[in-house]
Amino acid sequence: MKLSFRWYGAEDAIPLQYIAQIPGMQAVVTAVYDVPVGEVWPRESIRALKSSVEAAGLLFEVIESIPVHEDIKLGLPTRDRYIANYRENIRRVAEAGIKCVCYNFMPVFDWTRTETEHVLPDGSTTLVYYEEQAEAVNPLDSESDLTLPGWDASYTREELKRVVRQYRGMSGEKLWDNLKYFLEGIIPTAVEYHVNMAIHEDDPCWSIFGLPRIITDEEKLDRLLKIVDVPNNGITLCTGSLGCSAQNDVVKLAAKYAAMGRIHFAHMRNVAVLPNGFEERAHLSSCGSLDMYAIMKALHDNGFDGYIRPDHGRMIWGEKGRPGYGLYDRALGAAYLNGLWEAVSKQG
Ligand SMILES: [Mn+2]
Repeated sequence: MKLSFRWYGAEDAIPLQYIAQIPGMQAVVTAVYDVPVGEVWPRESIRALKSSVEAAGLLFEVIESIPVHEDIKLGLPTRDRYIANYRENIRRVAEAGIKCVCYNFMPVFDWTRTETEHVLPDGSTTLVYYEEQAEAVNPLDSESDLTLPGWDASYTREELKRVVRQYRGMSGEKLWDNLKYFLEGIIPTAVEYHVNMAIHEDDPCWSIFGLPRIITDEEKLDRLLKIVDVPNNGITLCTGSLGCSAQNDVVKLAAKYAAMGRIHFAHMRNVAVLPNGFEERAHLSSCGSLDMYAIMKALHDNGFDGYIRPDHGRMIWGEKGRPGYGLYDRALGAAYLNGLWEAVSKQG
């Protein structure tokens, strides 16, 4: 495995040198953040990212994410232009040495939580999702105040309502059709440029606000991989996204898809599954519902050689910053993942 760390570019409060000081850290996962979704990334921006990452002694091999324009997910006639742009972005990042691109296919709302600073008993803060809080916000209701943390702040409230309305009545099958059209448009380019596409599961892995969500469990992942059945059409195994549903056996999924050579990137995060939702917890197995040792062992024993990063961390030691993406708890997570990997490797 290649240990990596997400970094939000020059705007990120965490210096690359701090990331490089984490033992065993090999790579930075980042993106061009100042280009509107759907447009082509300037080569100068990609080059600038690459040179700053490499100057810190880290590899620039994974992009998270190249976002997918809403018109592609909606299947609008304008999608062909955005798919052509997506292909061009794959070519451009490949030319800069990128080997893996993470993306997701969630309508409108990316990761969704109901609180970003929930205080745990030890005084740390974390991201949580409680059903009763989510149910109090209905984006289709003009009277609702429509704010949950994590939503794309670039939308005005009216724009958000408009785009949600466009999905009204869309079935999961229609979204599958649109995903198929997208994959058939981009995977040949990924193959040609030796880039592994790694779709991220929907987070949380269930439908929210009546919007379809389709990358949620084993059956759906099987279906996704078969649409274009080549290694370059792969997944990001996000343990926290799949693991927030007790229906998903993350250890089994890690073993199965690693053995198939289809996991290119792994997000390691622990969550506590609750009757009314879930809380993100420290990475250690005993802090949440997931057996992180068993997941790492499943990856190792099935030949996984892709990138791994500690996913969200709590805010600890008084750190202030981007929810889920502080330095300290993710660095502790990285150290823990190193320990697990060393142990499973030496056990052979
Ligand atoms: Mn993730």
